[in-house]
Amino acid sequence: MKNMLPPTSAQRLASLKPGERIDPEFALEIAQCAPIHSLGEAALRQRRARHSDKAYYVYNQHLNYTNICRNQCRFCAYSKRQGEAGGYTYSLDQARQLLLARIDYPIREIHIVGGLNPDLPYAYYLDLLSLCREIRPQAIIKAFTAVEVAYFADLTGRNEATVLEEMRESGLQVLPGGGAEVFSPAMRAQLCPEKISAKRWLYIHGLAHDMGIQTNCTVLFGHIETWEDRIHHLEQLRQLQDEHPGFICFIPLAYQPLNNALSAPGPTGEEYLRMIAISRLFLDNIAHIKAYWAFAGIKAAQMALWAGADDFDGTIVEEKIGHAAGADSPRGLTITELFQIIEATGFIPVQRDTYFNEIHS
Ligand code: V47
Ligand code: SF4
Repeated sequence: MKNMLPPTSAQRLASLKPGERIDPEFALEIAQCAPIHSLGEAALRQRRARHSDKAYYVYNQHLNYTNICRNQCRFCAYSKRQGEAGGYTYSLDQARQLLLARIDYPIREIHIVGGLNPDLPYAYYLDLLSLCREIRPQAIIKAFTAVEVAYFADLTGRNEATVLEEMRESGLQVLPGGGAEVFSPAMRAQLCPEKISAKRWLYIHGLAHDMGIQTNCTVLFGHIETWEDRIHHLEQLRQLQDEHPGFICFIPLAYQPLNNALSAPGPTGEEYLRMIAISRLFLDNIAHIKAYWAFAGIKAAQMALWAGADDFDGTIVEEKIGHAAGADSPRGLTITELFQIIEATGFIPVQRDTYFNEIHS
C-alpha cells in the first residue's frame, strides 16, 4: 500500500549511496509503498550525483515514413491496415521535402520509425537513410526499432547482423528504443501478439551494442501491466546492459488511451513520477532517463526532472504516434519553447546530441 513503507526499508531508501544497486524485491516494495516524496527524493539524489542540475534536450525531427503495419498492437492507434482510410507512406521525394522544409534549423538528430509495411522493398529503407545522410550530414540518424530490424531480416532472409551492418553503411548510427513494450510474455500475448518476442528484441539490442551501435530502450506502461511486470522489465534491461553495454537512455512511455483496442485509462501523474523514480533507482548502469514530454504532457515531464529524469527529449515536430492515441501535448516545440520549459523547472537546460555530447553554440 502507498505511504506504508516499513521503517527499515524507509531508512534504506533514504541512505542509498550514489550508483548503489538495488534488488528487484526492494524495487518492487519502494515503487509501490514508498511515499512519493521519499521515492522522488532518493531518485533526485541519484540523478544529481550523475548529472548535477543539468537537464538535457535535443534539436530533433521525427520522420514516421509509413503508418501501414501488418501488426495490430492493441495499444496502437497510429497504424492502419493496407488499403485502410488514413494509411500513408512517404515516397523518398516526400521524405526529402519534409527534411528540406526544416533545413534552415540546426537539427542534430533525425528520429525515423514506421510501421511494418508489406509494400515497401528493402532498398527503400537503405535509400531513406542515404537521403537523410545527404540532406542532414551534421545530424545523427537514430532509425528503426528492433521490431523493424527483425522485419527487414525476415523480409530479405538476411540475418540481423547483416541488416544492421547494411543500415549502418547507409547512415544509421543509433537504434531508437521503441517496440520493447512490456517484456512479460503473458502481457505481450495480450498487448501485441504479432510483435517479435522480448527475447528477440533484447537479442537485437545486444547484437547492435556488440557491433558498436548504441541504442535506447523503453517501457510502455500505465495500461494493464502490473508493478511486477514493470520491475521484471527493468531487470531484463539492466541485465542486458551488464552483459552487452550500449544503452544510452531509458524512456518510460506513458500509455495514451484513446482510439485503440485496450480499455485502460493511462497512468496518473503520480504513477508517472513513480515510474521515472524507480527507473532512475533501478537502472544504475544506464546513464540517462528521459521524461518524454510528448506522451507525459509538459507539466508531468517538468515534474519528472525532480523525480530522477535528466533528459527532456526534443523539438520533435511532429509527433504522430502518441497523438493518434489522444496525447494532448503539442505536436512539437520550438527550440526556444523547449529551453524555456526546462529553465522554468529550475534545472539548467543543456543542448545535447543523441549520444549526450553537449552542444555549446
Ligand atoms: O514503440 C504505441 C509506443 C513507441 C502507444 O528512442 C504508445 O529516443 C503510448 O519508442 N501510448 C514509439 N505509447 C515511441 C518511442 C520513442 C519515443 C521517443 C524517443 C525514443 C527514443 C523512442 O510508442 C512504440 C510503442 O511502444 N506506443 N502506441 C500508445 N497508445
Ligand atoms: Fe505496428 Fe508499431 Fe503500431 Fe505495433 S506499435 S501496430 S508494430 S506501428
